[in-house]
Amino acid sequence: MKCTPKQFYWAILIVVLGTFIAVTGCTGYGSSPQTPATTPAQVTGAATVNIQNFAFSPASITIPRGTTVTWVNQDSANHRVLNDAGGSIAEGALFSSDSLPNGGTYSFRFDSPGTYPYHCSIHPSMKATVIVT
Ligand SMILES: [Cu+2]
Repeated sequence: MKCTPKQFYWAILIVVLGTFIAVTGCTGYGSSPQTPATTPAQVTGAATVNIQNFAFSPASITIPRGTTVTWVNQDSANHRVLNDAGGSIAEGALFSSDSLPNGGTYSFRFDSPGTYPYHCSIHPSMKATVIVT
C-alpha cells in the first residue's frame, strides 16, 4: 500500500504521540525505589540467671546488647535483684526486681554495652555481674 503524504504525516504523529504517552505514563514506575531506613538488627536473645543456694548462677554472664535476662528464684527464701547503681530505680538503679518468692522471675532487657554489677538487696553478700557487649 502506498501512503499519501498526509497519511504518512498522521502515521508519524500517532507513533510519536503513542511513544510519548507510553514513556510519560510510566515515569512513576521508573522512579528510584525508596531505600529502606537503616534500622539496627533486632536482637531478640534471651538468657537466664538462676538464683539458688543464696547465689546467682552464673555469677557473671556476658550477653550481646538487646538480650533479655530473666532471673529465676530457685530458693525457698526470697531474693531481690538490684543493680548496684542505686537502691531503687528512682535512686539510679537501672534494674530492680520486687522481692522474688520461690519460683518468682524478673526480666530486664539490656540495650547498652557495659558492665552491670548487681546484688541481692536482701542478702548483700550475693553479688554478680551482667556484661553487655
Ligand atoms: Cu537474696
